[in-house]
Amino acid sequence: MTTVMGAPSGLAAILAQQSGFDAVWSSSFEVSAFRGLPDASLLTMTDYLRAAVEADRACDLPVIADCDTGFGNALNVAHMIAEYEAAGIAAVCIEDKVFPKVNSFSERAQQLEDMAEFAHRISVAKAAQRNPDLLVIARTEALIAGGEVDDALRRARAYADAGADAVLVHSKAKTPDQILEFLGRWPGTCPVVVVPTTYYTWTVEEMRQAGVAMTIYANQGMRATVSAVRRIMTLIHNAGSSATIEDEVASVDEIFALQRLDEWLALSRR
Ligand code: SPV
Ligand code: MG
Repeated sequence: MTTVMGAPSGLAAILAQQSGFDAVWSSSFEVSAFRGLPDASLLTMTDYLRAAVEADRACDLPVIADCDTGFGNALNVAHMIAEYEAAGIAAVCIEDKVFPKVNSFSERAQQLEDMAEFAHRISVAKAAQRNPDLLVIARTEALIAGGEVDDALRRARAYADAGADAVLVHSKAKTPDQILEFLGRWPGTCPVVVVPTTYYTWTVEEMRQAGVAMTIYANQGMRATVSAVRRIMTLIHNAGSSATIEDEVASVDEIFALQRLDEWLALSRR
């Protein structure tokens, strides 16, 4: 079982590695939020690639890049593969929604891409890759769009048949029931990836037993950052001093260690 943590920055990727995760998810939700923008196809492929590369350079873990819908049609997907592959990113994930997309948890209607068109994009992605190790993950939003498990299975099968190395079946249900049904009926053509954001009581061990190959904690780091930063900023502002919070925030030396400042400074020693 591969456990993956969302990391929108190099620093977050370092923390994900130190926490013991196997890989990093360069999340469109997190990357856009840290730019102060909604996850609504506003940033470009270049913006997302830059964030994925930043995470990749900062840690030793493989990076799985959330590439939204593939940034356009099959041509854009081929271009995307060339760019991510050249940058040394380990895996890309594209989802079967229409561009421009909006985050899966938004109440706005989620419009699915035509299944055959998306399967074609997966086959284009696989044909475009030059590095045989690059993984292409096909994500179905069938359940997010209000579909049944049958719909998710039909789409996942089509994407696996088109050459996807893994399928991600996303759900915003409060329980893993739909995902469990999916897993029970999945023919095992390729590994299954899940994102347990809303069905968060499901443990990694339970997922493993149910046949999940990879789980992505896509946005908890960002949500922790928002809660902690907001609380500390408010305390400082209200107290007119940072005295009360000094003991609970990371020291400057801890930050230096995360930045490997000593190793960098050693480079200037002749
Ligand atoms: C992301 O982290 O950007 C994802 C997962 O795509 S979700 O936000 O759940 O759609
Ligand atoms: Mg995303």
